[in-house]
Parts: sequence; structure tokens; C-alpha cells
Amino acid sequence: MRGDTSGQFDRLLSSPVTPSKVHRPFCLVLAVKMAVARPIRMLGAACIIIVLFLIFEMNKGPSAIMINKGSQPYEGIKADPLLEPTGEPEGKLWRAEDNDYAPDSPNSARTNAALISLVRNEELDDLIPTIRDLERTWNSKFNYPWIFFNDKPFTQEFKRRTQAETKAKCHYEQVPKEHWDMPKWINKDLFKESAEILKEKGIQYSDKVSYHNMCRWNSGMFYRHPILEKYRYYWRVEPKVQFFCNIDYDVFRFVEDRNITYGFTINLFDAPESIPTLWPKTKEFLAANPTYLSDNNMMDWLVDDKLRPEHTKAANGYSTCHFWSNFEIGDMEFFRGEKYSAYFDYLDHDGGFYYERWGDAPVHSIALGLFADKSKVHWFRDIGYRHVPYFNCPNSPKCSGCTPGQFYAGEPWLAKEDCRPNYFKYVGTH
Ligand SMILES: Nc1nc2c(ncn2[C@@H]2O[C@H](COP(=O)(O)OP(=O)(O)OP(=O)(O)O)[C@@H](O)[C@H]2O)c(=O)[nH]1
Ligand SMILES: [Mg+2]
Repeated sequence: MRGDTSGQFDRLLSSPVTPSKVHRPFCLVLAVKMAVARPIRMLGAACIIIVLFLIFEMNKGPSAIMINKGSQPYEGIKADPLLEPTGEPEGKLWRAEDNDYAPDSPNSARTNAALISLVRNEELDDLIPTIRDLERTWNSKFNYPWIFFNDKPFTQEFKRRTQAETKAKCHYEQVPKEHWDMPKWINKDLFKESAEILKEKGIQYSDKVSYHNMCRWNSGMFYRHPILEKYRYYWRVEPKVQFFCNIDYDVFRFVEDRNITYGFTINLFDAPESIPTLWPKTKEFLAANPTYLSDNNMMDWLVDDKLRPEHTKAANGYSTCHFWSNFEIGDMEFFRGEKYSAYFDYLDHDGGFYYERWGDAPVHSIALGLFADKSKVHWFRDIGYRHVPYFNCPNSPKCSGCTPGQFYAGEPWLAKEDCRPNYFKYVGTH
């Protein structure tokens, strides 16, 4: 570019325009041009460019790059990995064109996995565009079944309109009452009192029993539903979510082949006021079961107190960093296993799903951080994803509709909720 511009300038200077007709600066430049030989002029220009470049470099600040205004630098990483060109993961990938993924084929290449969604009838209009997105970008190639869960019976309209969006089989399941309702050991008066206190602290949905039921169900009940017993892997989907990138490999075969325990897209901080005793209770559990701690755990990520010290303090030692669980691709063997089952039962009997507002995201994340092998947790950087207000948007020709590297849309303070710098620092970018 620069070369082209100076060429135009030189042509202008050598054109037959008399000094009386040109502007003052041009007269000056012309005078310099006549007085100084061309090689010296070039040398001078080069010096100016070098000086300007050095000034720019000196003012650029540290090499870590802040990608979203107000967010923390990515320690040890020069830039947001989402700004690097993102391709498909390495290794063998199962593709629709090489294998049988026909919807009804009894010998298909599909593994035992399903798309699952807990949803209300009233959310149908928000769910349809989400199904459409995921079918367009991925599932229309692989035809994994959809399983919809609800605490109430699904309407005929819900069934008709969802099935119309996919060639794959849809199942409609009601959650058993004993999996959904507040367990009998919860003191209802205490729940009401606690909900009021949490509400005063600004904790959203704290006075809605259904929200607490939902968090508990997603934490420790979903994989116990009889229909999921025969499945190993699940991909959780919520209404209103958007998918931006074409994924041309069988994601479930990918996690199975690599024995991946859990996959996520977004890493966030949580509201410490919703989980003040979750970490102290977890420590009690760990003290009673020290052998459950994985040799290759993510403890550093869980207890970091550098990035948001006030959060770690308010959550009594837990950074509040978590995998945002409205997207999850997981191995239910982990959740059904001895460690997670014992951990969930311990938490469940403590009552914090109701007396506080423990979410399934911090509960899953803490369990994974403690009991899983961190090399088996995978960041699906190639899955373009949005649940308002956050994004995972890779730099890839397979994506459209989102801005690569954009983390949030909305108020600038949202940038502070980004926990990826810690995740990349302590766990990595795999
Ligand atoms: N069937 C049913 N589904 C529910 C209920 N409450 C929540 N869900 C579903 O559970 C998931 C999470 O609920 P949301 O209300 O989106 O909770 P959230 O993501 O924490 O909150 P938002 O940020 O407002 O989206 C969604 O898929 C909901 O459709 C309920 O009472 N019944
Ligand atoms: Mg939601």
C-alpha cells in the first residue's frame, strides 16, 4: 500500500503543474524534491517510517492481548485463540460422506448418543430456530436422535413442530416427579426464607422453585432418566441458543474415539452469592474421599484467586469459574460413576440446591475439575455458539453470523465474566 501511495505522490510531483497553481504544501515538497537528491529523500522517508514504527511498538503495551475491552490478558498466550484460523480437530474424523448416517439405518455409524433438551411447551418458538441451526450446521448430516424432556406432558403442537425440523427420530419424555420435585428432606420454610435473602442480594430466579428443581435435575438427575440409560454421550441444547459453524465430522464419534469426558464452548465466572457454601461443602466431601481427586486435576483453575480475588473470597475459596452448561457434550459414564454419584448425593442432602441457588454449571465444573483427567476435557473451539449474552466464535470459513473472537454482546462489564484467561493458563487450549 505504502509503495503505491508514494508512487502516486511522485507522479504528482513530476506532472507539468506550475508552482503558482498548486497548494502551499506541494510547493514546499517540490522545493525539497528539487533541493535533495532522490536516494537521500528515500533514505529520509525510510528513517521516518522506522521511527514511527518504533514509537508505535513502544506504546503497544504488554505482549498479552486484551481482546475484549475490560477483559484480562491471556497469560502465556499472545492472542485470543479464537482469532487464530481454526480448522477441524486433528486425527481421524468420521464423516457423513464416508459412512452410513441415514436416519433409519439399523447399521449406521452413529454411536450411542443423543441430543437432549429440557424445555417447556411455552418455549417452542424459541426452540425451533435452535433446532434449525443445529440441524443445518451438524445434525442433518449425522441424524442423531433428539430427546426432549419436560416436567409436564408435551403438547401435540410441540411434538409436531419439533419433529418437522429433523429427519432424525424425536422422543418426548416426561421427567419423573421423584426426579423433579423438591426432595422431602428440604425444609420449605427455610427455603422460603433463604429465597428472600437471595432475592435481596439480586440473585435471579432464587424465589422460583422450578428454577431450583431445574438446576438440581441438570446437576444429578438427567442421566438417571430411563430413556438415557442406554445412551453414553449427550449434547445438551437449550432454546434460544444459536450455532454458527458447519461441523462436518461426527462429534460423538470424536469424543468416543478420544475418550473425552466433557466438552464445552464457554468458560465463565459465576455469581458467588448463589453458591457461598458450595466450595466449603466440596472440601468436606474431598476430605472424606481423598482418593477421588484425579492425578491430573484442574484444581488451580478452580481455586485461582488472582483474576477476580473478590469472587474467590465471596465463594469461600472457589474462583467460580465454570463451563457454561447450556452447552455440554458429555460422557454420562462420568456422571453415573461412583465419584460423581457420591458427590452429588452429598450436595443434594446438604440442601444447597434450595437454600442457596447452586447451579448445575458450577456443580458439574467442580466435579470435572476434581475427578476428571484434564486432558479429557475438550474445548470445542470450532463450534460457533451463542447463548445470550456470550459467544464462542472461531475464525473459520465454516462459520457465519458471528464475529471471530467476540465474547459478549451488551454492557461492557460483561467482559469481566470471561474466565477463559484462567482456563487457558491452568488447563490449556485443547
Ligand atoms: N420443562 C421445564 N424446563 C425448564 C424449566 N425451567 C427451566 N427449564 C429449561 O431449562 C433450561 C435452563 O433454563 P433457563 O430458564 O434458560 O435458565 P438460564 O439459562 O439459567 O437462564 P437464562 O439466562 O434466562 O436463559 C432451558 O432449556 C429451559 O427451557 C421448567 O420449569 N420446566
Ligand atoms: Mg438459558
